[in-house]
Formats: sequence, C-alpha cells, structure tokens
Amino acid sequence: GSATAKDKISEKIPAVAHPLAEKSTEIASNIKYHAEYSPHFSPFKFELEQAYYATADSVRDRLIKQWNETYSHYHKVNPKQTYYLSMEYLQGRALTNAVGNLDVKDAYADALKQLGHALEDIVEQEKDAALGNGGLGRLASCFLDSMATLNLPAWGYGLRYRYGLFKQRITKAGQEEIPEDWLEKFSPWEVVRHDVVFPVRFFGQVEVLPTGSRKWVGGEVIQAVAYDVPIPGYKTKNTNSLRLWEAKACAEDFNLFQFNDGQYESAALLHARAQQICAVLYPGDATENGKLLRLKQQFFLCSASLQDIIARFKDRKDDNDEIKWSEFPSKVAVQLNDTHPTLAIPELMRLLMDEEGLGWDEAWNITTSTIAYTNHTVLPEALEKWSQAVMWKLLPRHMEIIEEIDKRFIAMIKSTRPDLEGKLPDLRVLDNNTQKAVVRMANLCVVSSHTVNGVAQLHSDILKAELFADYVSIWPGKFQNKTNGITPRRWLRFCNPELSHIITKWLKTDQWVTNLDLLANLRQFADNSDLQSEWELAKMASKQRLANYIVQVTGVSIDPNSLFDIQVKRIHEYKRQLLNILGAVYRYKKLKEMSPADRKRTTPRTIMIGGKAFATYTNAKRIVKLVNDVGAVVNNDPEVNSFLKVVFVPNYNVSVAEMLIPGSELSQHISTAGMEASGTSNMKFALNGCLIIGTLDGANVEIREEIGDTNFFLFGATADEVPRLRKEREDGMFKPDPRFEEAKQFIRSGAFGSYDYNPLLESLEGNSGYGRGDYFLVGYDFPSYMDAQERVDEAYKDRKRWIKMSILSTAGSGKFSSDRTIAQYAQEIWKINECSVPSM
Ligand code: GL9
Repeated sequence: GSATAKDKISEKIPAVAHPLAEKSTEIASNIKYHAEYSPHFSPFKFELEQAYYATADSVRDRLIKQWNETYSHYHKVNPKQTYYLSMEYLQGRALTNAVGNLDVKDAYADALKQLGHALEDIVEQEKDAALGNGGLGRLASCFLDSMATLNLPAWGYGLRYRYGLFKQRITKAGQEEIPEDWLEKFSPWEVVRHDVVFPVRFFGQVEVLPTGSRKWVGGEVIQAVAYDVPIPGYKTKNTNSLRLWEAKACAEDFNLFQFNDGQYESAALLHARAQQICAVLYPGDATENGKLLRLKQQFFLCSASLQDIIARFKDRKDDNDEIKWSEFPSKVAVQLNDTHPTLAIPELMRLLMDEEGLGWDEAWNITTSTIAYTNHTVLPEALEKWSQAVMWKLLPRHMEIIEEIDKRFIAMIKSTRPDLEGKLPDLRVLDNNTQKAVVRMANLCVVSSHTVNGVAQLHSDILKAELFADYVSIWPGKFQNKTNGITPRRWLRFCNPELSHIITKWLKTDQWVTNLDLLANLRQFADNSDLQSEWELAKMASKQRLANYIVQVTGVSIDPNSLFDIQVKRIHEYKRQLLNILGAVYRYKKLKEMSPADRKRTTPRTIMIGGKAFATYTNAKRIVKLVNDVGAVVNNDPEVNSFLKVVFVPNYNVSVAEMLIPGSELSQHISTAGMEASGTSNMKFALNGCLIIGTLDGANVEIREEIGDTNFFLFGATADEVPRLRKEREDGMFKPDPRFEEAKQFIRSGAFGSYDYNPLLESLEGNSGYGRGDYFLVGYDFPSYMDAQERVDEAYKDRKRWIKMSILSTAGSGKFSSDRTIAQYAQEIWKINECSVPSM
C-alpha cells in the first residue's frame, strides 16, 4: 500500500481500544490503538512491519480474554489434565492460525484494508517460531491445536530457545547454517508470567538428614521463568497454553564485588551459564561440553514443569483439605515426547520423596501411574544413552534414584520371570557392560511408564516384535499404537483456501474442518466433471503461486503445466533423497539421448527437493550439494529444460511447507521400509490432493489402505524383507540393475561438475557395514522405483484419471486428522475428558 493512502485513513480512523470488537471499523480502531499505545517502533510509521505488530497485538487481546476464562474454568472444575512434555515445538507462524481459529479472518482482512494494507502481506512479516527440528516437533504443535479444538484440559511444556532451527543458505559449497533470532524483535505471541518462577538445581551433592531422608543441596541454582504462548482451539472458547521456560540467574548471583574489581566475566558467571541453557535448539553434542549442555536443557524442562504441575495440584485442592497424593494420577497425566524428557521420571520421584516426604512405594505408584512415553524412532543412533559419570556429576540424587529403579527391576525379574534372567543385561536401565557405563533412557521410560506407544501401526508392531519384545512379555498391556495425525486447520483449511471452499461447497458443510472423516463423502463425486474442473483450477492456482515463489527464491522459472513432484523433509540417508536424485539423473540422461520427437511424448516434470541437513552430517550435506549441482546443469540445458527441471528449495520450514503442499501433485515418501516411524508430511500432501509415490513404510501403509491401492504408486522392499536383503548384500549376492550403475557412472563422469561425489556414491556400494554396503538399499529398490515413476508418467497423461485419484486422496485422508489421534490419546492413555469453557 502507498504511504499517502495510509496517512489519510489514519486520520479518519480513531485509535480506540476495542479488545473484543466484531465490526471491522472497530477492529481497525483497535489495531490503530495498538500502533499508537503499544508501540514497538518510533511513532508515526505504519509500514508492513509496524502494521503486523499492531495487528498481532490486537488479535492477542481476544486471545487473552479467552485464555483467562479457560484458566479460571479449568481451575474451578479441576479436571484431570494432560501435560505434554516436549523438547521441540515447530509452531511456524501464528497470525493466520489465530484469526482462523478465532473465526475473525474476514473482519481483520477488512479492517486492514481500511488501514491501507492486505492481510496476505501482513502475515508474511512474521518469523517462523522454529523450536523444533522436524516431524517430531511439528507433531507436538499439531497436537496442541487438536487438544484446544477438542476442548481438552491439556498443556504443552517446552523451552524458549533464543535460536531455534538454523536458517539454511545455499552457496556453491552447498548448505550453510545461519542462526535465526526469532526473538530479535518482540514476539506478540508470548506472555511472560513473572509470578511463575521455579529454581532448578545442577551439580551439588546429596545430604543425609538425621531422619534418614536424603536431600539434594549445593551446586548451582538457575531460575526457570514461564513464558506462555496461547493455543486457541478452532471456533471454541478454549484457549490452552504452551508454557516455555526461560533460564535466568538471580540478582544475588551477580557478584558486585568482583564486578567493581574489574572482573566482569566472573562477576556474571551464573548469568552467562543461565543464558547458555536456552540459547539454542539441540546444541551440537560431539563434545563433552555439548553433551552436558543438552542434558542440562532436558533436566531444566523436566524440573521446572514438574514443580509447576505439583504446585497446581496443590493449589487446586480445597483450602482446608489436606493434600491427598494418591489422587495425583487422577488429576495429572504426563506424556513424554520421545526420551528427551525422561528425567521427568526421577525428578517426579525426587520431588515426591525428598520434598513432599513420601516413601518409595507411594512415590513409585504415583510416578508410574502418571507417566506415559511415546517412541518416535527405531534408529539405534537416536536411542538416547547418557554417561553415568556425567549424570552423577550433574544430577547426583537422580542417579541414586535411577540405580534404585534398576535394582528393583532386576529383583522383580529374578523373582517373577527367571526365564528372562539371561536377558537382563539388555533389559536393565543401567548398562555397565560397555567401557563407558550409561543410562538407557528408553529402558527407563518403558520400566517407569504405564503406557508406551509407537506412532504408526507398522512402527508399533516393530516396537513390539523387536525393540521392546521382552518387555511386552512382562507387561503385555503396556504397549499401544497411536497413528500420528496433522491438524486440518493449518494443513488444509488455512494453507489451501481454494480447495477448502470447493470441499465445503460439495459437502454442503464446513464441518469437515473438525470432523475430517466427512471428506469420505467426496468419493461419490470423484467422477463428476464439474468437481473435477473446479479441483483442477484450484490446483493450478496453487501451482502458479508456488512457481512464483520458486522463481523468487531460486531464480529458476518452472512451468505450472509440468508435473510438480516434491520431496521435502530433513535430509537423511534413510529417507533416501539419493534415490530421488539418482532417478532424476537417469531421467535427464535418457532425455538427452532421445530424439526431439520422443522427448515431446514424455511427461514434463519439475522435481523439487528441500530440507535441512544436520550441520555435522557429512553425507546429508553432500546430498544437498548434489541436488543443487544436478539442478544447475539440467535447468540450464536448453535441449531438455522444458521437459525436466530439478530445483532445490532452500530453507524448508513450516511456512514454506504451507506454500509447497497445496501446489504439489506427486510427493515422494521413499524411505527404506521399517525405518520411517510414521512420517506426517505424507498425510499433509495426501490431504491436499497430492498423489504419493512411496514404500510400505510408516504411515504410508495406512494412507494406502485408506485411499486405495490404485491411488498410490507403490514400490520397494517390505520391512520384513530388509534384514534378508542386507544379509544377501553382505554375502556379495547383490546384482545391481544396469540403470542404477548408469546413473552413478554419469555423476562420476563429471556431468554435474568437478566436486568429488565418490565418497557419497561409495556409501551405495561395497558389501558391509552401516553407511557402506548400501545399508539403506537404494540399489535394491532403484529398479522398482523407476518402474513406479514410469507408472506416474503414464497416469499423468490421463488428466481425468489423475484428478480423480487426487480427489480420492483427499477423500481418504480423514483418518489422519490429529483430532482423531488426540481423541485416542485422551481416551486410551490419558483418561481425560473434555472441559469446555461455557460461552458466557
Ligand atoms: C520422528 C520420526 O522419524 C517420524 O517418522 C515421525 O513421523 C515423527 C513424529 O512421530 O517423529 N522421530 C524423530 O526423531 N524425528 C521424526 O520426525 N526427527 C525429527 O523430528 C528431526
């Protein structure tokens, strides 16, 4: 908008506080009120950035009202409540989600128009809150949305990292990581609670009191301060909290004497240590220092959250009632998001015994009836093990408790399951066998939780049959499946308004937004040519928008009439981006060899690959570079570049996903079977009418079941074949397909530049060892992958059939709503009920 237009309007519209305005003129006044009276910038400016902050402040007014009502309602009713403990939340942007869930989007768009701005431009001003790495963190954020929408009394707990996930920049050398300070300016989506502060101790020693009880003393104490982020439900008053802890030192910890003596650093030592705790998401843990910091972060989250949970439990009893600790598990459910918050177990035991004076048995009953654990991966390198030596130093009292848990587990096995005695070395919590004694966090979780769940049916089956098989024989009822889900608000209703309107029109209701199973009713119209042409137009609009974005961020112009083929996820060898790019290389080579007439008969494709590589993961970084190098050659080859483009999408994050997914037609979920626990972007793509090429892995299995096997491009080995195939490869029995050899050879020939790709390609060769000998079976699956890609090319030529398949993908995605997942957690694990805030 132009400055003159805004100046004129700013005179006409009065700046008046209207926190709950309904009329757009009053909303405009309220936005203007915040621009003037909640200033974050010098006065008299109302450019995009200032307009964003004023708009967010104004939306926040409504959130705070609902939030306070939710607090006091939960306090009054005092229902059982869930606390979701997670080291990661990938929230993304909040503004579109907030105005959408509050059902005031049109009114805000209108108000902003009066102020000379467009809502679409305003929302782009917000930085992503990227306090997570990938699927695990995004799942936690989808869960928060569903818990609020289902009116469940449930809160998230996490850490307020200053630097979330790094920003990815692509240079000639490949990926470069740049810190991103999402808090550089003010965040309107958090409220600091200066009255919610808990001390968290590190190091120190255990003191034995005259009574015989034990007490953790000394060491260093850092304060945890609560920052609350509002989590509005969709079209409901319930507004839950994501409580993020910030680390702070006390004033008393500032050594004024040293400071006046010129020793500035040592004077503020504890302040500096406090700052380190919440500085970054996942600090590199290659060094001992890095490991210690990560462990400190985990404990900080667990200790602050449990102190808060216990304080609330005590606070909600009637004034003259005494505390009935046996009721704790009927008021509190704690869910551990992976093993990262495992220390919640010994910390709850310590608080109950050492601070509240309970005995072991009572504390243990409470702890094990309160805590449940979700496993998110079977990759051995992701199963956390902490050095006992480090733990004794940092958390001496917790190590005592863990030793006792281990001792009692051994005694239980010896007395009740002598047949398992031989397996104790693997089943125990402590691993003293190796040179470096460690605590196995997953074992501690299984032994101490009432319920353990996997995140897709296949994954849960693998957990039961392999990783946790012996525990299943001890506690058969402990293990469950909770297939992951995604929020239909962010991942369809808000990111794809065009498709949403068509769905609402044909279903004659917008109830699908909270009852996603209703999408199945689209099936009856899948052949209807009116729906098909509307569907195609919506897809084309999203593709055009995506093409505009791609040219803006990469300089590569892509053809919206080509097949948009996307793989976006963290770069990992098991996810097999290498399979994708080798397929692209083979396709390019064949296109080069073809006659121009044959080329014209092919299906034009735009292959987009995006994702971040962990900073120290060498092969992942080589893959990023390879995709970029292949793109540079292919996209500039005038002979073929109207039939094939290869684009690396930089800095993949939640906001980029919201742009890419609606514009996708084919997406790749091609991990080695048995290795992707679930995947959740597969659900987002399918929901938006994108077809999937994939293996029988994770939630792909259930997606294919729901949308029908004729609508899914399946290829590859199955999970149960993988061990035999690896063995065959080790025995030198593997015969590679000539197409696979040709693709690798083409890269080696220097067709994509002089960078030495031998080390990367060698990971696909040889015959033994992890990361060598093609552990991920790229070579084995290559021919069936290429065959599946040929079926894709053929299917795309039949427009009607393709669009029908696309409609059936959306229609079959109902199961993958996180509302369904969370309803199952609530009923089958947490045993909590809805607690709706009344409308007056
Ligand atoms: C993950 C699994 O790898 C995914 O398959 C799964 O969908 C998600 C959510 O359950 O959890 N586990 C895990 O450690 N990550 C996952 O994505 N990794 C990251 O989040 C980086």
